[in-house]
Amino acid sequence: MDIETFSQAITSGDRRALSRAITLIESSRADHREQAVQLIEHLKTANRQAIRIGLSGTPGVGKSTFIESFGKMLTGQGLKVAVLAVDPSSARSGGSILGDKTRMEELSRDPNAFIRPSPSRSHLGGVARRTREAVSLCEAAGFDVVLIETVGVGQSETVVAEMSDVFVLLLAPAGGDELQGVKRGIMEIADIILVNKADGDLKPAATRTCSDYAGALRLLRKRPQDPEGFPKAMMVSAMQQEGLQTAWSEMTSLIGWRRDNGFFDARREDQARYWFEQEVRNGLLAQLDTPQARAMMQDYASRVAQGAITPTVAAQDLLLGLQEQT
Ligand SMILES: Nc1nc2c(ncn2[C@@H]2O[C@H](COP(=O)(O)OP(=O)(O)O)[C@@H](O)[C@H]2O)c(=O)[nH]1
Ligand SMILES: [Mg+2]
Repeated sequence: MDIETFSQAITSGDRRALSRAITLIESSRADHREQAVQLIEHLKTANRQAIRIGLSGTPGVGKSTFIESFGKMLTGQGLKVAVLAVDPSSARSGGSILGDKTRMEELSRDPNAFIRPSPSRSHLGGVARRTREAVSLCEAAGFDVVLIETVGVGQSETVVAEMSDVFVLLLAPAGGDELQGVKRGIMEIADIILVNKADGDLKPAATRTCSDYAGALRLLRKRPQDPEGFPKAMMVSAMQQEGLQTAWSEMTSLIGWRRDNGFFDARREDQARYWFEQEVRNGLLAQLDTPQARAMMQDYASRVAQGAITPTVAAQDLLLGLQEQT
């Protein structure tokens, strides 16, 4: 299929075309990459914008259950919802979403939802690019909301925060009064903290956890991109489907405020800049990862070790040599 027809199929909402397009962007084959880049360029003209929501939380807090309930609520309101995942550990688990698709049974059958599991055997840089590109494909396909899920492993929260308009941290009620080992850096990027499982026996613990985090959030430096009262902590029950509408209202009101005050576009512009720089960095690193480059590295390294050449000069020579090759 030529790019023109392919793009039209995607923008007209053909889900199989969208799936195929995502498979194309996931491929590392050079010819596929070339087509993928063309396709994304082509789809830019669709100029559609979804609300991008990043969702992070350690395994077991209820991400899948939340996505199922929240996603169904949104599709029930006539919105089209896409779910993507960034899971650097998925090589083993087979993808966080696919792993527990049973928890998203209804959403995965919903004609207004699109769920795509995380690709396996990829390093974080590759997963990031693939997800970022998948987000733009979903936007071109006319989705209103794109949920990007991640388990909090390593840098994956940062990756997700750098591609979302709102970053939501999902927590479970804590036993004691300790903050759940949530790293300060994650608190700082969270726009909304949702304490899940605020139901049944867990309700009192959820209430305590929620006020602990509300307190912790108040201690953080005020960010210019936040209206009064944000970032905020609130309670939900994904299982009982409670608090979800309020959570959604908070997300949309935050986005509305940011749009009105220029922070929405500014954030997307910063993100575009960030990803451009990442791509350049990754591209340079990839140049070191060819057989010739590795051979050159080894050669210089042993001469440096023998004292035949200084590290500084060796590095300069090697970089010049690489430049000449390209
Ligand atoms: N009580 C209660 N349990 C929940 C809720 N949401 C999820 N769970 C349970 O928590 C466990 C982990 O949920 P899951 O969605 O798989 O978490 P994930 O690993 O973050 O995707 C499951 O046993 C769920 O049934 C909730 O709102 N209330
Ligand atoms: Mg899950």
